[in-house]
Amino acid sequence: MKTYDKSEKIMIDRAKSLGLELCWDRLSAQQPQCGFGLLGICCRNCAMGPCRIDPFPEGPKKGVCGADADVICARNLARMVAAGAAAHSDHGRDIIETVYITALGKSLGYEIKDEKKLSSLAKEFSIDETKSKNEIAKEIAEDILEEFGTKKGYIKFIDRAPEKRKKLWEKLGVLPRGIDREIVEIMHRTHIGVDNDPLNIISQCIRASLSDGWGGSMIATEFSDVLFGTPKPIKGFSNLGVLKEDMVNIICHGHEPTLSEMIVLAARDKELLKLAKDMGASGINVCGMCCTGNELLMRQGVPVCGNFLQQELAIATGAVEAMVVDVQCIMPSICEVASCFHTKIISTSPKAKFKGAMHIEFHEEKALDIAKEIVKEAVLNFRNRMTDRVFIPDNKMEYMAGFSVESILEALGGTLSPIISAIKSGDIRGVCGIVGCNNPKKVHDESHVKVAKGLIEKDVLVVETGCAAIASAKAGLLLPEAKDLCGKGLKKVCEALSIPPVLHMGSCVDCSRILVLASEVAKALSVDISDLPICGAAPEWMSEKAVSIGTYFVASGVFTVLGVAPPILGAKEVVDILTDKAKDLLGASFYVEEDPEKMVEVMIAHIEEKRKALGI
Ligand code: SF4
Ligand code: MSK
Repeated sequence: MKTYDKSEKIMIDRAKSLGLELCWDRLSAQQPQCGFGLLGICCRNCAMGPCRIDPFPEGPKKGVCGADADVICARNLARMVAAGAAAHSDHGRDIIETVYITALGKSLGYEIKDEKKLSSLAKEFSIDETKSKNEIAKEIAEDILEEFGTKKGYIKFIDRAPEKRKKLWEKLGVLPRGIDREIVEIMHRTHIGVDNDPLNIISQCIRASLSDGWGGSMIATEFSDVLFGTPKPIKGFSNLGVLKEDMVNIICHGHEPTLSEMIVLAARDKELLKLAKDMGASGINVCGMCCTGNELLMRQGVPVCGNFLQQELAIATGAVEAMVVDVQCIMPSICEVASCFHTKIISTSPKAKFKGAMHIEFHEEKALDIAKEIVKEAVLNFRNRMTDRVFIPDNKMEYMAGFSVESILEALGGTLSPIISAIKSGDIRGVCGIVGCNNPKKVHDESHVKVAKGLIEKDVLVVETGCAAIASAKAGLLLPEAKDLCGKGLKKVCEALSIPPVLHMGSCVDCSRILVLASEVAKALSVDISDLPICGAAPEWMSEKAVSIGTYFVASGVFTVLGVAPPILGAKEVVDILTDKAKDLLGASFYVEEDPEKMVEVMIAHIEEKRKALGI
């Protein structure tokens, strides 16, 4: 079985009948996958290699330089964390640069939308709040750009963590000094002949991941809110069925809202709407995919047509005039699938070009004009649609999203007390953050949905981001009506607050919202994050960004269960560090469990243990 969603199975079968190659086909062509790679014990960090460690008794136990399995594995893991943290943080840098040029009046189409958030950030950064919004934005942007290579002691948002946690990081020597610095230091340490102590390498993983969660990602989240508005509960629709047969369909796929927000704006342009009519379409339908989809649905209620494993299938509907992509999680294969239809793949970032795609480079200074040019390309392409090849599954599902920390507080009447009382009384046993991607090694969305359902049934409130949240949207778990799937206690809370039991908190970078929420709850209870009855889960993860997220969750004190084994199992010491030793050092650890039902059991046991320790 490839997918949990019946309507998606129809799409996979259809793609097969059209002779299209999908990621599942390529996964099976890769079998058997390299055992050394799966275990994390191969190295090509220098030209004396590549080297590999034989997990069986007879083969080599050291690389040419003498590095053993643990050193090789820790270095490989560190490079994954570096790549993940870099991806999130570079996204954060793009956002803050857009804030900066907007404050200078040099961008086209952007404005500071959330002045309230801007002034609360000004307070945090000790900037005079009485200045004009553009002056404040300029000063903050300058300060934040400093965070990437800061000359101060550590990055600013670290101060949002509970005092106990901050002290622990200080004691362990993992306070992130600057976002770029920590990532660069990983690349330095993992060069041949530098850091050869697995624990020391992993402590740098922790520091770099913290510079992502409490740095780059948090910057991306906070300043996307400043630019585009802080999300509030909003309703919309999800799954491939949101594509419209009679309209020009544009899918925004990737991660950064700077482009997609402008596409949404451009698609409302009267002249382009008239052009769409002239082409025979009844309008322009902009949909989101992956985390760009999450950004758009959180703020605009724009329909989200799918998560990571649906990008090829969306094109296979034959109804997509343009898939507009920026960065991250965009399969190069989409160009090949698109070549079987009329779909144009339009790449926009100088950082991410695709063989076979049309490239219209996006620059914030001329954002709206460029967005209009892109939308026009899509509109003109409507006349090329091969109507006999169009098939849109009838599977759209309503959702409620938009749960920023601010909107959760608003739903609770301005204070966390109702949630804390519910946790204390046991109506809510605990909270779990389910995050991360899809992975064709798992049945698409099955683990996401089963884990979320299993937890709410046991009165655990679920908060989600990324592709996990889209999986829940499609399964109907983001609706207040999903309360009927909950245990008695959580059902009562959902009814009283009119909220779904699974709260959509945004895109991958918005995992930082989960950190802020956990931190606020810990502060309210005067404990550390690791004392709370909370946990994290990445049931179907695949990306290096997910490795960074998992690492900063654990480093922040959140017990985290992975549904896909990371490539570390060939290195005993590394496994020990991330499971047992992490518990002693950080009060939290990783756990790997591939079976979704067992994942739920493990998390419930953890939550109950924490409740007991808190005496609640
Ligand atoms: Fe081999 Fe060491 Fe070079 Fe890695 S760094 S390829 S283990 S010699
Ligand atoms: S898009 S990182 S597949 S969550 Fe953020 Fe989804 Fe994972 Fe990409």
